[in-house]
Amino acid sequence: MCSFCYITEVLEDQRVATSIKAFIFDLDGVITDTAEFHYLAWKQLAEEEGISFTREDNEQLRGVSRRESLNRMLKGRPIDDVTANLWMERKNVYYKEFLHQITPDHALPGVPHFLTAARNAGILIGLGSASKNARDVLERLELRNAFDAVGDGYSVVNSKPAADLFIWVAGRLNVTPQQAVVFEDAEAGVEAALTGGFWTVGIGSANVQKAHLLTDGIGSLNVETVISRMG
Ligand code: B16
Ligand code: MG
Repeated sequence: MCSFCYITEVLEDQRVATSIKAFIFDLDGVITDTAEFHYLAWKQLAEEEGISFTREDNEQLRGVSRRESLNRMLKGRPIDDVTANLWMERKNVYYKEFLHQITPDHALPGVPHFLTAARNAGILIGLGSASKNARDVLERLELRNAFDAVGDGYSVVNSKPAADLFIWVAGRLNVTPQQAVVFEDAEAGVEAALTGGFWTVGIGSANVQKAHLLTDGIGSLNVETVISRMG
């Protein structure tokens, strides 16, 4: 083979290797907005236990695991593991009651269209949510079939801001982090994606500024634009 042909082939291989093949979405704050239900459920538990808990406090719980959420709600109060598990179970019972309200109309604006457009463009679709209720929420939104792989609160031990969950989902989709774009609304999630070497779209709040691309919501994005900005 001539050396020029070889170099061309290598360059083409690299282009293929780094082109975008998958989109991985966070759930709460990206696909739908369950933050309000998490807030109401934690607030109910907090009130029963005589702990003050505001909407502002709830913002600190975005994207982090149930256990880390409890720690942040407690703001340094000590708790033993048995009580912590009982309290998390109670919060989850309250939260699951709220989930009954979710219908397909609760998908955030533009989400079903964006997922369809991505799939039509040949992009694989994954979910990377810290929630142990993620599958239930997807079913209620009637979006389960839009996803080729679902990573949730049961998939890995180390939750966001560790990169483990997004790497696990990328593995299920058989793509490398460099071939995938993560869509996240939480600081912990953006940190997880960047640590894992993923292209990252930050959604909504001021805490996602480190992402490669910022937007106010999936509805403001175009699949081709995301691919061209990230590849
Ligand atoms: P669960 P995400 C996260 O979902 C929520 O943002 C966070 O507030 C919650 O504590 C976490 O899921 C765990 O949820 O109690 O249902 O297991 O943003 O990663 O989709
Ligand atoms: Mg989120």
